[in-house]
Amino acid sequence: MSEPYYITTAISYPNGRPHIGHAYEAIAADVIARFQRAQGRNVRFQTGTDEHGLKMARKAEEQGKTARELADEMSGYFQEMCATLNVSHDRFIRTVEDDHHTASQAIWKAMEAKGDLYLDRYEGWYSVRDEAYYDEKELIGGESGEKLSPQGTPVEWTVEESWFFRLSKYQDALLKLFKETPEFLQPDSRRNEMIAFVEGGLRDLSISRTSFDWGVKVPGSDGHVMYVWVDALTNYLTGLGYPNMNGDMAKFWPANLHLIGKDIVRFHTIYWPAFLMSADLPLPKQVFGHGFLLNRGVKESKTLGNVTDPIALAEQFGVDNLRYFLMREVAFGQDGSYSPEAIVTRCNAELANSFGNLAQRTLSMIFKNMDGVLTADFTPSDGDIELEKLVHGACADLQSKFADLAFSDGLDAWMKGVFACNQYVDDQAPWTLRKTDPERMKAVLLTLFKQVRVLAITVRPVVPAASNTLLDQLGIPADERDYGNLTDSDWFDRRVATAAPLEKPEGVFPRLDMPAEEA
Ligand code: ME8
Repeated sequence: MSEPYYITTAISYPNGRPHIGHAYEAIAADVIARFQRAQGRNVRFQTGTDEHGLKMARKAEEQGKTARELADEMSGYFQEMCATLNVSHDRFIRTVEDDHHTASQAIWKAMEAKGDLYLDRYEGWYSVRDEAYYDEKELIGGESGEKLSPQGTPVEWTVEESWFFRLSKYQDALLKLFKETPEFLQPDSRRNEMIAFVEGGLRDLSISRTSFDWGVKVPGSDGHVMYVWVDALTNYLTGLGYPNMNGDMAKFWPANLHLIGKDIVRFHTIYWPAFLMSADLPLPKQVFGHGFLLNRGVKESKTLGNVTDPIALAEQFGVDNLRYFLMREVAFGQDGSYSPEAIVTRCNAELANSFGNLAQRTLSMIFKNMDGVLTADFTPSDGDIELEKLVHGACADLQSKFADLAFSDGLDAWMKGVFACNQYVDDQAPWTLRKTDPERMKAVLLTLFKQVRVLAITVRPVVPAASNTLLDQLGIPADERDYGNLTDSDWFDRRVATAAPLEKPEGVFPRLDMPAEEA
């Protein structure tokens, strides 16, 4: 039985179409899911849309629609984005679904049974854009003196009857969590901020609203709907069948990783663990707050008119190129910037000209000079064995970096393997050996063939479609493409025994054209 691994993304607000930040998070989570599967883990991967709350209700009203109509329409675009980007989730959850209402009401009742909920009057600041309550002392001043949330969004004074959660009760437990279990919140840089927030004193949290009804009904309390973050966070349990504690809950909870952006760390590392402790449920093993993706260094916004449609980007440059670029260009955890030029430059240099070219040269030389026929009757030289070691080492480095979510460093290590192979091609000059020493040419080409397989399998979580096409061309069976297969010493003999010659290869990483200068 393989070890379970449960990974989730944040669920997105479908109050508009997906933007590049949503694509970034979905791709990163997918790379992790595929990486874990390649290591033989039994992966459960969930993503979805967060459809309740005032932000959705107001946006729908603005557009003359019901909230449900807006949610149905927009959630479809998020699902389409996942399909386009080759995201391999097991469930796309929508918080309007029945089982999610059941799960949210169940966790509510568990917190109530613990004595952690009470009815009172809420008076304070609320940001609809962040769907967040803020203390007066957290607010900042806007350009014309108006009050803004620390994220720079407008806040409104809110007074209503509300259910409260005894967050203050969990202050010490949370501090203990941050201090004793540093891996709970990564990267490290995000932890100090949360420690300071808790040390500043936690106030009880308003967790229901009465001024609108677009949400999950509070059990036994007419007129109250849950604060959207209570139901949103519960999605991670819904997908596993909570409140049924058998089945997937038993198998996959606690989650191994909640992957989220840095702006929602407070909800995931203060509110969420407190809710879980209250409901007597184990805490997720890790919350990772990734950085923000900026468009040429600038945050995208409708006002600036610089919002990029990730589906259009994938269509323009190719899904695998976009996936590779995002994982390679940005140090995971930090903010990063993208531009069409940067995508083209990175992908051409590393995929088209380096790895793609290596694979294409190798396969077409075997096709032309050996009729595509693979043989096992050659003795590798010391140099061949050295190359093989170096490539395996580079690929092991990728695996250990990816295990720490250091994707860019992992791909950097992988590129060292690619470069070593290209250097070897140039040094060995098989095109010359063809005339001078055809036996040695065979050894060189078959050594390269083996390295291309290792490199393709290793990078498969990042560029799954291209990697699979390439492995098809190599004639590697679909069920022999995981990391465990890299240590299988018989694969080559089995491949030779199939006697299937290579077909004329087609490049899998075409060169991209630099986009025309924009006026
Ligand atoms: O926060 N770059 O939804 P959301 C990278 N519904 N990531 C970005 C980004 C950017 N420019 N902009 C946003 C919500 N994100 C809640 C989550 S989870 C129980 C509820 C990330 O649609 C953001 O940090 O505003 C979050 O992780 C995800 O996209 C969805 O953001």
